[in-house]
Amino acid sequence: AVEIRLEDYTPPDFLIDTVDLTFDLSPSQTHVRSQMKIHRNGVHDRALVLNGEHMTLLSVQVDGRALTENQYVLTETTLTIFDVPDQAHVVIENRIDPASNTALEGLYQSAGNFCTQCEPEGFRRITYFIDRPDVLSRYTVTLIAEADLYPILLSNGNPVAAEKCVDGKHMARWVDPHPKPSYLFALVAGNLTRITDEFVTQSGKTVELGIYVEAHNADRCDHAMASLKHAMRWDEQVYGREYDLDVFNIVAVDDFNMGAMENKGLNVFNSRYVLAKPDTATDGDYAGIESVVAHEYFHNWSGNRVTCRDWFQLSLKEGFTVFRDQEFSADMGSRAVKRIADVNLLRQVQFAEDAGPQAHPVQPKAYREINNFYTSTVYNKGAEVVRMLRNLLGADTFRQGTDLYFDRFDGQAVTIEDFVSCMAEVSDLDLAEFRQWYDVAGTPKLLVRDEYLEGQYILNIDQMVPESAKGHPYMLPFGFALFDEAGQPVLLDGKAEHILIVEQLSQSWTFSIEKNHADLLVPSLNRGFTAPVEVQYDYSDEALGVLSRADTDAFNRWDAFQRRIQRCLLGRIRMAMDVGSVGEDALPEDLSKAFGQLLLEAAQDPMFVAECIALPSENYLADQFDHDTPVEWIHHERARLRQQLAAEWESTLQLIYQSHDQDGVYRFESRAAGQRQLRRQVLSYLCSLKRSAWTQLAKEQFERADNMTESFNALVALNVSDSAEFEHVLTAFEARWRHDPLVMDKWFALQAQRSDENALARVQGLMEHPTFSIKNPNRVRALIGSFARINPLRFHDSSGSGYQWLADRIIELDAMNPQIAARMASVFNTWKRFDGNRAALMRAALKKIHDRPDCSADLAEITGKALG
Ligand code: B3K
Ligand code: ZN
Repeated sequence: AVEIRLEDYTPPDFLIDTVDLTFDLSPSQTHVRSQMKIHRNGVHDRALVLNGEHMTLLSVQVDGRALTENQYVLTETTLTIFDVPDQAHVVIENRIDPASNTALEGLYQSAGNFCTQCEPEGFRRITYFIDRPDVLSRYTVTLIAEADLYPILLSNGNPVAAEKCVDGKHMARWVDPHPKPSYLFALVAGNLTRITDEFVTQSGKTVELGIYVEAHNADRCDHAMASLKHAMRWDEQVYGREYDLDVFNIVAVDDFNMGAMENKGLNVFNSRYVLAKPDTATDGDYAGIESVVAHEYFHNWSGNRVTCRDWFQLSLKEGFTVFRDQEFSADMGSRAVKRIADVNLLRQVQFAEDAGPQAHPVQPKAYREINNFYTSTVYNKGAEVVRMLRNLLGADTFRQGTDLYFDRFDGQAVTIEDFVSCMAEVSDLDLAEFRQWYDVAGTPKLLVRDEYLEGQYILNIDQMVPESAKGHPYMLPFGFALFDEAGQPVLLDGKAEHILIVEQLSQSWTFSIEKNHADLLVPSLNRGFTAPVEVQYDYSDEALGVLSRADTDAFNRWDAFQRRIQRCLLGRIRMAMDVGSVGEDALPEDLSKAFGQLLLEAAQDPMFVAECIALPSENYLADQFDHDTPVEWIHHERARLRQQLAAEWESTLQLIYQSHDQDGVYRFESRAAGQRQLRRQVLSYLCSLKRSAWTQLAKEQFERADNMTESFNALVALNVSDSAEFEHVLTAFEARWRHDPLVMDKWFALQAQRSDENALARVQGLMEHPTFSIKNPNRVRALIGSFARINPLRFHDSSGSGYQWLADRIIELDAMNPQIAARMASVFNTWKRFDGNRAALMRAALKKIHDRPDCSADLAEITGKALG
């Protein structure tokens, strides 16, 4: 594939004002008729070039006249029509084959139903079109299908007609009054049950809400529906955004490449982000549904009403919408815990991406396959950049900025620059330097030093910027406060808390402080994680203890304790590397004490304590090494620390476990979910001691549980214990859930993560399980993805067996679904950070994948970059 560059952007040669589509649906021969009113954009004499792939052209008409073969040129990817008048009526007929579409882009089938995925470039697999986001058209869609097989016929906008046809078929017509880009087109046809509700908007309009699922899932839609209504209200209250159609529909499908899709008025969802009831879904699933339902709904304004000029602007809608959904979830549950979870994800996934071969700016400058740029950088770092704008402007001014943005650009396809200029316009800030956040890849580091001199406290911040910033500083908000040894806030210029604006490579601030502080002064830096940077400051263990005990910013309390754990673990891991064996040193006293102090707060805020005592993941620890990553020592030292903490605090942990037991019905609600999460952590600590008292306790929890969260958490804890009970419970779980693929994904994922020597053989065996199918992205992520991503000890087996096996699976996947294959291949990104033997084996796996004549563009771009 050729490289597409942002700097080469030119406006479209033609625009399409209206498009009237008629689909005669059948699995392998769907007939599509498209009537378009087009007009020339500007003064030029270029031909009309339409995108089109993987389909059969039947006929082309311009202004009522059928074209002969010398009036157009057809290639594998385009249809070029010559001598088109300035205004024309173009009619195209073509045929597609949804049944054999395994890439899940365009029109395809899932569980026998028809559905679509068009973002970013799937519409060109449905009909010939100018398939780019800056061509906005009004759509009318007519669907015709066999009435008994496909009783439900849906598309974007509002329904305007439905009738029976003569031949056992029926038809439905939908009109979307809002001009939209082709990537927001959707249709669904199938045998589905509809769950109905309604929502009255702030101006008093009633919207009909529908969730469509297979009949056997009808009892699993309540939570998605409640989440939708919460999101609709929240967007009115927080952003003043009201819904703009008579209906809003969500359809759940089992085969879906991503989480969900925000098609105008017809969101299509991966069923895992819709379906939940207490006995099948965990608290994590409930939270995921709440945030994804909200995310897609919020796109109705941030993405649909105001859309992207080109795909380099993807973060304009994704970064902003992720920020919106993060804040929504924070308002629905625990703000502090939500922030911790979001930063955890950013550090584990985005920081790693930014430090590796796929690093790219939030606004990428070039791509070969745009599907490869739906990344954590575009989404999560993009959200952090919007959050920084909010923090720089303050909430009220930021709202003025978003009002201006929605108002000024409604119905248009715009750029990130347009968004930032609205923010500059409503504030007094010069945001020219802020642009760097969008333009430069890599995570900046802030080196912080401080001094205390006779009533004055001096803070210095030096920026270490990534190479591609060419020495230019970043502009960022930096939350800051100071504490004394006793954990009391120290007022700086009379204030307990500051948001500093950092904008120079080296900057310092002087504050007057009132009291005389002879002893320890502890700065709390980047509070609430106001900027997506790495902060380096030379904290003593004691200072971290002060923050983890007393910081008034919950995020920084968590961060301080995690830093302390990480310091201990990294020290031990390095020692084990030097000595060649697992250490025997005792638990550091301060760390143990801080852990115990956190446990004391369990009753007050169970969810927060659960987050604090969760150990950093093996992957996150591995990311701290830039060569010879010691996978074995990371695994063993992490397990040893867990055991030491468990042994030291065994009776307290037991008490906490018991006192947070709940009776009564399951509810997804912050405190109850926090208690369950705390019990999960506590039980995992206890089970790490490998004592039968605790494994029995876990087994009892499994047997007694009336909800999936408690049931699955017992499995997780038993997995740590590698006890006999584990096998028993796994079998019981399978017997109960083998007919429920979404639940079985948990079972697949858990086994793929088991760290014993049989891991790979077990995963290979599970690929033969009747519930597994390599064609389904959820199954692939659960089994293959979990092994490759969350089982570093066995995936990185020094024999290379894990690498070779995965390379073969990726090649197998590439023939069916290049997007999924490309995503899976990114686990090889880190090859340079391993010892010579592993690095060579990983590189060989990459080469095997890459050096095939039929390697897809998606996969070739990723593996090409990884190989360097
Ligand atoms: N906008 C879609 C992503 C579609 C990705 C296609 N590869 C989901 C979302 O971010 O809301
Ligand atoms: Zn999105």
